[in-house]
Amino acid sequence: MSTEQLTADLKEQAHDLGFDLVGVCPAVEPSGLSRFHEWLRAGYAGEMRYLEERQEAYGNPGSVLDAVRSIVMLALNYRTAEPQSPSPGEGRISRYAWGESDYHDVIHSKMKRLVAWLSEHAPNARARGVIDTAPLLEREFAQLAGLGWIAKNTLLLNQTFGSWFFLAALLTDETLAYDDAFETDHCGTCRACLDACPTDAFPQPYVLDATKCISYLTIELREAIPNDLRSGVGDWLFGCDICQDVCPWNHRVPLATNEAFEPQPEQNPSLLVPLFFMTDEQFRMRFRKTPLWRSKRRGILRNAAIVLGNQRAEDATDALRHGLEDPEPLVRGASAWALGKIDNLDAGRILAERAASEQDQLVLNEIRDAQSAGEDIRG
Ligand code: B12
Ligand code: SF4
Ligand code: SF4
Repeated sequence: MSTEQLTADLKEQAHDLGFDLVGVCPAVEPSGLSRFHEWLRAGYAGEMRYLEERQEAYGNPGSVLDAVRSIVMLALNYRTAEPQSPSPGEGRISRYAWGESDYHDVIHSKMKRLVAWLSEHAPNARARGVIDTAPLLEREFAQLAGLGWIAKNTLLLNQTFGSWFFLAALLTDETLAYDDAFETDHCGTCRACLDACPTDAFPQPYVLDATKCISYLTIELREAIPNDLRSGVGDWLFGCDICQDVCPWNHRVPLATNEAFEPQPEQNPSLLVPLFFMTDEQFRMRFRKTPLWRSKRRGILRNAAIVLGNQRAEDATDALRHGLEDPEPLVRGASAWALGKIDNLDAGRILAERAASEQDQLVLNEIRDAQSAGEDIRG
């Protein structure tokens, strides 16, 4: 079979498996590599040390698959329903995590079938499907494969699908026919995403300081969310979609056909108070298969407390009292902060009681800050 025919058939197969966009590029050193190194040097990766530790590997796709020649870039649309505004006591979850399954599982099973198809039609070819975790700048290769442009909010944008899609890559040592790179930028003079970001996470267009991004703060960060960024987290329990929600290219995206991404009850948005009363096992059962599991129980409860504090949710005083007794200092610290924001008589009493028995110095500091924040509010 000719290279052109094999590529065309492979693309058709990918579409049949449900991928919305498919493009192919050569497995070269990505052109944004030096910018990536600059980005790391600026400290924008925060605690995501895996990016820095593998920075050499990012320059060479051969570190992901030996003797790789071609990369098939795949995109899967996840735009389902519209986001519902949370009522007090509820938190927002970013769209990509509304479904019943983790997108990694959904995409890996499709890529496995694509690899099997390639092995059948090009028996000498070796191939490997990756998503997120390999040292590969997926947006750079997607642009090179013609899927869209890297936009001012740093996401890959496509004129039909906006940015509501996941990216994945299938690497192979087979030679394939390459698409033209996507050379134009359709952001124009727009800067809606840059202006809308509540934590000011873009030091300049096309550059994200991840350490300020709500997505990083609520998903990747294992420690306490820095005090000066907590109010910016607003209602977000997990991830953030603001710089996508405001993007004009995202307003007319066709609906996704994959049922795995349909919003589950309680995911768009999510009630927060019950989370504080769930056992470990109930937590595991509810979140284990969803992307939220990455934050683990301690991260989710930390985020829930921050949202309740931002909402000054008086009805949540009892849940936060429970949070203040949690075995995880991270949850106790965030609950103390939230009680300081609520600042009713109950909250003040609960904080004072806990201060008397708290052993962890960081949590004690949070409690003292919360108590003095309350005094400031009362004057
Ligand atoms: C680490 C990571 C994060 C980090 C850092 C995000 C980031 N922008 O890098 C955090 C946790 C913050 C994050 C957040 C999100 N992520 Co994320 N993330 C990743 C991951 C695993 C690695 C990305 C990476 O290597 N970043 C490091 C540097 C290189 O990225 P960068 O800041 O964009 O740096 C570039 C620019 O600064 C640019 N640059 C610098 N100067 C200049 C100047 C000009 C003129 C230009 C053009 C460019 C430019 O060059 C650098 C190199 O490309 C990828 C998957 C993958 N393997 O690629 C998913 C990925 C990028 N994330 C994704 C998603 C969906 C999200 C969220 C929307 C999730 C959410 N709803 O909460 C948010 C969006 C936030 C945002 N505005 O980017 C999708 C994006 C899909 C798409 N359409 O683009 C990906 C591809 C995952 C996937 N497989 O689908 N993510
Ligand atoms: S995801 Fe949210 S916090 Fe992160 S850059 Fe976009 S708007 Fe800002
Ligand atoms: S909001 Fe405007 S500037 Fe930002 S990514 Fe969309 S088109 Fe580009």
